[in-house]
Amino acid sequence: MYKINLFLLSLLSVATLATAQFSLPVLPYGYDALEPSIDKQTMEIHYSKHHDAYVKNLNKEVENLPTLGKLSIEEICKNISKYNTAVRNNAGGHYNHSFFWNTLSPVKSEPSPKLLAAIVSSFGSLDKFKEEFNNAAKSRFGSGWAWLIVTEGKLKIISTANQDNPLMDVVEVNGKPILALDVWEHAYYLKYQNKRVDYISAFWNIVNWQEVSKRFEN
Ligand code: MN3
Repeated sequence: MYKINLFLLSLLSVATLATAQFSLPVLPYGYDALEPSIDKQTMEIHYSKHHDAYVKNLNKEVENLPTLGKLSIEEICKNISKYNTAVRNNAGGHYNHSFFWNTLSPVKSEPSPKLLAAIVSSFGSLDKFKEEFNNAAKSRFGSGWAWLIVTEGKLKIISTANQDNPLMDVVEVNGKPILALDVWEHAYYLKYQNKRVDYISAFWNIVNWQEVSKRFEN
């Protein structure tokens, strides 16, 4: 009986995988790992409710438009002007959050010498860079993201509204993202309330510079 149930269960998961093209990636650390910079409850809701909803809603769009399911999330973003608003919001939401979780880490790290040199040459110093990035994150009105991207071989700071990202063919400046900060209220409100600035400064304690450097060098 137990064996048969296991067999049925595995058939069921194969069937689910076949229809659900996109899935919630594994969070690379525990919900409480980024405390006190980001609190456990915020992480849990952000990942298991918000990100999960983007994935589920994107999969609903795949049901309506099966060709979407044959593309990678990056390919969809790069051609986002071809799709409806639901695809734009949910593909963006899925890509951005998957990217964001890997941008963070409880383990302290530093930018690689190569990345640091590029930051110094583009912004003057690491502190100057952080200041400019903070301004982009602070001044994004309403919901959106701040990004560090590589565009035409250079580092650039941009911000996007809603769940748009630098891969999308609808944003002003396209490029390869290497660092991102979610400045939607759902990312910080439980702990920081209206103090977005405090959340932005705490972000620097948990940046996974090792991952950001790897993205830059690839
Ligand atoms: Mn978010």
